[in-house]
Amino acid sequence: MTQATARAYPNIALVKYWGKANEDLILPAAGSMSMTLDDFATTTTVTLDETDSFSLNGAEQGEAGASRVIAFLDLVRNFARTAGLDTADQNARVVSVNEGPTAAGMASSASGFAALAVAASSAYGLELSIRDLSRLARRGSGSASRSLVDRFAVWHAGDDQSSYAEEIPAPDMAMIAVPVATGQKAVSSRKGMVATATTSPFYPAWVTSTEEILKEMIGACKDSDFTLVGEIAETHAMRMHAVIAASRPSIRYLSPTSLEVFDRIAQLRADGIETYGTADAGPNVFAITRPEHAEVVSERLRDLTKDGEAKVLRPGRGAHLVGD
Ligand code: 2P0
Repeated sequence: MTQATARAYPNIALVKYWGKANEDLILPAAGSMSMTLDDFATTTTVTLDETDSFSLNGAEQGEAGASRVIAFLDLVRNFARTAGLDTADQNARVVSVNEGPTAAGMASSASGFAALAVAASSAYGLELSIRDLSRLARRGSGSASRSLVDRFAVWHAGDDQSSYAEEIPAPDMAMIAVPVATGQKAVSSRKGMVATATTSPFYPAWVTSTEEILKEMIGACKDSDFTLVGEIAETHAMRMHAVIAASRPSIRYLSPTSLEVFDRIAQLRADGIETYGTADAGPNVFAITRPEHAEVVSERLRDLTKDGEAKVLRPGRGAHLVGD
């Protein structure tokens, strides 16, 4: 096959990834855990071609915009070479469409590299397991390793072989996206992680406490203890924003409106509607609740959103070839 199309969804971490042990191989300093979403998909087609090129949301990307995608294709070609495939010397055209906002904390790099890993490996003729696809996607963007997995994923810290994501059982839940801004963020995750690791005095404690809280989270998921899952998720998100804020110069991703959303979530809890919050490297917040409360939580958070829409999201499918 010389052309393949794949579809992948973003994931939202309940135990966050923030910091690398190895920059080249994108090995995380600690493990993490996430829910794969069922909306905001990326659909990517890879076609073997005369030259490498990348189109995103209908716009042809120049050298800078295409560099990470082309570096990823080089990686896939290396694997094809090792596997003795004669596709290894061919270039490729990558056409990608995001249904969610790009680079605004909606995890588009996760769905983007997960879809690219599946489509490119197939177009180049590689037959990879989900585990190896997760390892490959990791090389594009760390969090992409988790978007290979259905529903709920743990991404293991480790070496190149052992750092992949796999599915874990978890209590059924819904997430409500609360977009408060969709502009490009001020500091990319990649740069923000380096700044945190090199200048935040709390970083060592962040890494060790993340490993501990991940074990607790996996136990809570196994016990289907929604309350503990929610409490851990909100605490861990706040710890991430705290360790980031302690960088020098300070970095802040949350906006005043984000904090209002967290206050509203606390009010929902006080009203007996069990809800927790999380936010990534941007101002948008995700509320976590039991499925039966999803609509009322969406209703109660809607007025704080940018466009008056707080979408209900459910656990979704891992990255897959279209047609599978
Ligand atoms: C996460 N984030 O666990 C955390 C929480 C953002 C905040 O994973 O450098 O785009 O490509 O590995 O995967 C964003 O980081 O960074 C991220 P790279 P990535 O979802």
